[in-house]
Amino acid sequence: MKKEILQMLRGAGEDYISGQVLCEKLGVSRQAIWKNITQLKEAGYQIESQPKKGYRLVESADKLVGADIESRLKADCLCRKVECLEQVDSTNTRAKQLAELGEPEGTLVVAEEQTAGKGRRGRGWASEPGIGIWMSLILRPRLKPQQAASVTLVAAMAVAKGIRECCELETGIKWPNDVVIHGKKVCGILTETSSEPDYIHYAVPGIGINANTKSFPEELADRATSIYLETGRKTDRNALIAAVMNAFTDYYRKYLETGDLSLLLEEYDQMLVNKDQEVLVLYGMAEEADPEKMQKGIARGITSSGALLVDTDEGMKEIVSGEVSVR
Ligand code: BT5
Repeated sequence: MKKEILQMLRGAGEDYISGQVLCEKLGVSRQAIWKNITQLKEAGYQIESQPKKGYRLVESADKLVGADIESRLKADCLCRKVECLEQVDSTNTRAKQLAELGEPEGTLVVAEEQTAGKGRRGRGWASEPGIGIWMSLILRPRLKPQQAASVTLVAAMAVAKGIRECCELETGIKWPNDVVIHGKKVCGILTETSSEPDYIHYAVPGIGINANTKSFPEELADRATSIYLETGRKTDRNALIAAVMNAFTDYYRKYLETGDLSLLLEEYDQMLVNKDQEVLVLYGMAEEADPEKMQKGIARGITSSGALLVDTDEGMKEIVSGEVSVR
């Protein structure tokens, strides 16, 4: 019921909404409304109550709240349910456990803190409590496993659009899995899948967004940024999560329509910061890359299967996501 109460309070804007109206619309007693409002206040929402006028939402909580996220999802959103945790090792690990137990597509796991946040290939992901968005979505696409790598690219588009809509901030995509601002990483994506040779059990895109981070440890400071550092404003994390999920829904449906990125190519290329820029393709792990094997080229965009097209001395090459890093 908190989801509906929040929707109605937000819909009223600066105005009060009477307890009577809330009761009638939701078909519950005044007692039930009062109880839920009290719980929302305890969770950190500032809700004003005036005897004759009713209730008014003054400020949302600076906390991840499942009902708040759900209250902002559009009716046809792919995300149907939110599991909100205070602390977890990794939201990806938790989402994969749920998927193994049969949880349907559309469940989102979010956490205030990850104690063992994962990057790609065994790298770590800094996930301090209370300031970021660490979340993983369960998907069950009816696609071939080799098509699943594009889920990361679809998620990156959704993050870029969500940040633009919610925070009025332009970001770019650094192929394949980073969203960047002025060359610094504001978001990283790790998609994990479980599949048979020609069937996907599930895919879990894990998305980490530095929302309200005020400073980074020294080793990250020159390559990481946050929405707060770029705008000077605090982001409502529940609103941003919902904006990303709403955007993801549209992009993901287009991707499923054809099983590839052909309907998204143009928009992706507009978001791609590497486009027409020189890139160094590093075969293997970026940290251990053999300089002999680095290849210079100009990135031209992506193919419908999500590969990066790089114009090199040896002609146009298709670099496959997951096999290489681009610096
Ligand atoms: C990624 O890996 O960028 C994927 C990150 C995915 C994180 C999400 S959070 C929710 C879900 N649950 C998880 O456990 N993971 C996902 P990669 O491209 O390998 O980048 C990792 C590198 O980014 C690290 O080696 C650091 O250099 C840097 N890094 C670590 N934490 C960062 C942060 N908070 N912001 C920016 N860069 C970071």
